[in-house]
Amino acid sequence: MAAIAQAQPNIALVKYWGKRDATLNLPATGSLSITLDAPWTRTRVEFDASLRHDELRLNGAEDPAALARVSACLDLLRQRAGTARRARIDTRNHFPTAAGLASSASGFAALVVAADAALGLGLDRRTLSMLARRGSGSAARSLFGGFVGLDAGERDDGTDAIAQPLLDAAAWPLAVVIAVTSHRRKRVGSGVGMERSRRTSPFYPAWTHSAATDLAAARRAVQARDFAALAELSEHSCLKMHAVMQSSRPPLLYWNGATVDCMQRIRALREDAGEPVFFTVDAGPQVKAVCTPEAAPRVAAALAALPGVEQVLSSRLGEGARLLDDGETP
Ligand code: 2P0
Repeated sequence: MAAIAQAQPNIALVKYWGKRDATLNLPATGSLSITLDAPWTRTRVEFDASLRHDELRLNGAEDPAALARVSACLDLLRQRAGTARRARIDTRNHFPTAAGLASSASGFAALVVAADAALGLGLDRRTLSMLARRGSGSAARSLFGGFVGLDAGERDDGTDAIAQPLLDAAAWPLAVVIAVTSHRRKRVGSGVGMERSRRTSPFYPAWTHSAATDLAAARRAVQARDFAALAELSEHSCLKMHAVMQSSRPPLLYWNGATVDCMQRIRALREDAGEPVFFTVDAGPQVKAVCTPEAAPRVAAALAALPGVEQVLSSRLGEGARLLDDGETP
């Protein structure tokens, strides 16, 4: 009763920020993302009748802080399998954890794929995506590769809050250059931050009301492979989300000085040098530059040259979460 799965993070171009139901973890806004091909999370799940509790190791060390969320997500799969068996979970992140690189997205996507196989459930991708969403909203999107849409839905049971693949990675091969400006764990996690924004930001109603229009326009830009339109929409959605974050009380200011310098540099590369590149920033200080593969080395060099940029990672678009062979250990 063991299996290993791999998933990669995804980067939202139209952002998810806010929940319409915290228990089922239903998003208040739809989102659109690209799944990366690196960095990756690999997770081995083994159900074992001799265990009294779930055991979680993250990068080789026990992680009691994350255990409750992981156990709650596994409970959903255990219910379907009609078992109470506890699991040993060994997960490895090949990138900085909890620094705004969406490790929870790849983490929960890999977890549900491995647990599904270990329990012999054989659930379909949509169901796995829904189960991953219960663990972490953005994880629903990492079940699929390339360009992915996640609707907010309207139904109370969340059956219409489903992620769908929009376009394969190979159909529009883009690259993502990630400028890491801090390796520190963020002080306020996404779930807590979203709830704070919902309760206190005067911009929150405008944010949720405008999300469906942004999502529809971004879907059209993806279908048309219209880079300029996607660039404009993505930067707009990103800055609008950060306006909501920054106008929350107390404020959520995820940026540092280097974050702003990277955004300015990326704008200059596009507007002055004509490079096909745009930025997006999540609930952390890292900056993701989305560009053509041809422009990626120049974008990476420009960002690496900025003071305060500690590391630059490059990725192409990749596939959704998948099972690995036994030989490919985590
Ligand atoms: C996103 N973020 O769309 C947005 C943009 C962060 C900023 O999804 O509470 O870890 O687990 O559902 O998925 C990060 O939030 O939040 C996120 P939960 P999650 O990528």
